[in-house]
Amino acid sequence: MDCLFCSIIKGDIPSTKVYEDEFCLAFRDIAPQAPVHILIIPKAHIASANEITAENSAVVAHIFEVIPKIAEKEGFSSYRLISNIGEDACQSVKHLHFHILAGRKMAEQMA
Ligand code: DGP
Repeated sequence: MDCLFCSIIKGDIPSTKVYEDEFCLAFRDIAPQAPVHILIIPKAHIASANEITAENSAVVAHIFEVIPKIAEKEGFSSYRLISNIGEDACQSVKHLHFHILAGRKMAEQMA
């Protein structure tokens, strides 16, 4: 399967890692949209949040436990979490990812 984020997990494409464990990887977005812009992804390939099921949802719970640890390590406590799903939401990489945006006051409007 040709998946950019699977290649990043394998190390075939370099990334600036922020956090890694057996189940997930967090790394800095290549085109940051805020002073802090981190992506956190499951190591198992899940195409988007629309493909989360009872069988694979444990990794999502894990990711949501890891995010506050990243926030603490990176020194922020207020942030925005975004996951784009499908074409209308402009999902460009078809591997589930959560954008962690921090470091400035966000716009009130989200879309
Ligand atoms: P989305 O549009 O929600 O699918 O977000 C995909 C994000 O992935 C986008 O913000 C840019 C980022 N991105 C794309 N290619 C790379 C890459 O090769 N390395 C890193 N670190 N980020 C990438």
